[in-house]
Amino acid sequence: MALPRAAFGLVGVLAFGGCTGQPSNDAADSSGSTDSSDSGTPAVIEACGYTPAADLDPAAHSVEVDLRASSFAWDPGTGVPLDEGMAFAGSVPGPLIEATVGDTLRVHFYNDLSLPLTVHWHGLRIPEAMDGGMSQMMDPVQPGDSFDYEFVVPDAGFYWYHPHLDGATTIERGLYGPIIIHGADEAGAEGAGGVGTGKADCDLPLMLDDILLDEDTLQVAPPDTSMNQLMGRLGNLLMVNGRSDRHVALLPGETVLMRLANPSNARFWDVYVEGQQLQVVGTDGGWLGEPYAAEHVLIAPGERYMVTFTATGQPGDSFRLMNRRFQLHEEGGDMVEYDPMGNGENPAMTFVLGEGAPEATAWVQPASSPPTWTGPTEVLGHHWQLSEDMAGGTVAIDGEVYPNVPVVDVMGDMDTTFEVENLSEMHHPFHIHGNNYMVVAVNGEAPTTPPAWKDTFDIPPRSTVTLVSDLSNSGGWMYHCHILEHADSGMMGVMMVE
Ligand SMILES: [Cu+2]
Repeated sequence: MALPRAAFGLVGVLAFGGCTGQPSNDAADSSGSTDSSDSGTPAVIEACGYTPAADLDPAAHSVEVDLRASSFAWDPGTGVPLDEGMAFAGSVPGPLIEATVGDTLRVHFYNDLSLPLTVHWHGLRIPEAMDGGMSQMMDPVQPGDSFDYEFVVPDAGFYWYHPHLDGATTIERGLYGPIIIHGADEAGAEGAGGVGTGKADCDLPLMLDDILLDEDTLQVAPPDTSMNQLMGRLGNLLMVNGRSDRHVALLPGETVLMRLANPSNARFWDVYVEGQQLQVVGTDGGWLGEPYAAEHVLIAPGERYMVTFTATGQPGDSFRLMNRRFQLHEEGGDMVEYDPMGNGENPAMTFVLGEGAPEATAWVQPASSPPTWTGPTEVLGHHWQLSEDMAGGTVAIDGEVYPNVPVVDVMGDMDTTFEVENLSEMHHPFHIHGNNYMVVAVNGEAPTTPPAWKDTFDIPPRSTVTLVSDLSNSGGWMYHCHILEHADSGMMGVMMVE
């Protein structure tokens, strides 16, 4: 069963200021702290916005950040710190890394945990040696060691970082963080000329996670059973930015840019905001050419969506970000799925309207370069088959389990089609490192949403999804199911782009 969310009274914790564009106290319970525990501070109404990690390099076009992975007993909102919690820089999510397209990002990573780690920069098209994937997985950062990641950030949008080893354990326990990359002409960019492009009254990164806690101890539930490995692990507590009880202040009429990412092990989030009209303005690979209205947004593990809304209501009103149940297994199949959150809808966080007027900011969609393909290309790079063996309790790609999945060899710098066929009765979000792609068909039908760059996309049960990529980034790239139990179980392979 779902765990109760912390009781919360709306006492006058915060003088409503709405968004000022100034750094806020988002994740204030833990940001920047190097304490070894989190005292379970009561929820407060947070200002809307974010505080980026300190940039250690004063030079322009260069961002330098320290990132230390360690044990950290964080409170997911139950009031009980997690003895086996983990965090980057003593914060869940880890510190928000902010840069502008073309900047050089240097991250000094230290591994203070007792297991080998790599850091993967999910969605960023960077050199393979810095990706935390194929080559580094063979030579990971050992306990007590460090590694300097350095790369130029190529694309505006919302990304995230996480370990690429033992993800079902390490990400579940708190090792993930957000990345915002601004376009050069966008609000927030270094040296931006005040164009207003991409500027909302409030820019709000929200990492939508769940965690499975023991109902008695409220500690992380014991290690996965084989059933979890096969079906994916659904949690019994929903968290936004690492807490189940977040309240964020807004003003009536304020335009909010929600940058949504799903770091959950297996849960698909299907979200809406009560009484608010959502507008989807960006996806995994950046801003959309054509934003579109949506009543709710489905976000598979690993995916991101950038979504705006303009708050309607009166001072004192509150409305919640809700999650609708999404079933991972097809109806009527062999597997009966149990979701500890139940079969209905659950609140994940609350917006509270204060008094005052927002900055008069009209949302101006930032420049983008959406892909132009309308269908498959002549070149077929590969046809993948995803499968599950219920009896054997295994998940596979092309009939094999990593590292035995045959390597896919393709030519780089060539528009290439890939087909991903899901033979199983379960959804599998398919993530490819290093190169973005566009979904051009699902079971032969063109998508109804506008062209968009993706790096993670749900492959529905017994369906075939057709992707096109320009393969502009050469290297050895991991691809895998982003249900973390599946990735850890070997639903993963390597694509060599020559
Ligand atoms: Cu999967």
